[in-house]
Amino acid sequence: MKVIRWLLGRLILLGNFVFSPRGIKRTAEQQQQIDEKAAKLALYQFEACPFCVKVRRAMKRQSVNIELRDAKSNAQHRQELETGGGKVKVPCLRIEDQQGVQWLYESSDIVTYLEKEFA
Ligand SMILES: N[C@@H](CCC(=O)N[C@@H](CS)C(=O)NCC(=O)O)C(=O)O
Repeated sequence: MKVIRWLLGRLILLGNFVFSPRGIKRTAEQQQQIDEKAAKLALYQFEACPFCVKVRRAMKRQSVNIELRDAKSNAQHRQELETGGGKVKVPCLRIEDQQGVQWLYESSDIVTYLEKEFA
């Protein structure tokens, strides 16, 4: 079972690599603004999780550079996710703003958030 899951993960990563989406092009100033905004975000994820791949593809389409935090093999990131978000489920987007810190779960909700904020 573990081997099948591992193989499926590699297939997903390969498909993602081969059919990688194109990012939107911005001027250097526009991209800098986006990068500054994105610096307040962090994506807790597993590399080969299909839902995480879906979010990373949305980031690529929007040309948004969000710090990726591995919640599978990095014990500190896993702990942060569990303590801050309440559960170890990925993907989860950590959003820091004037109101404080929000933890957004569910890949579809994260993609909608990215499209709203960065499209
Ligand atoms: N409906 C969720 C599914 C996320 C999901 O099932 N993630 C898996 C990894 S692929 C996970 O975190 N599993 C750990 C758990 O559920 O405890 C989404 O679209 O984000």
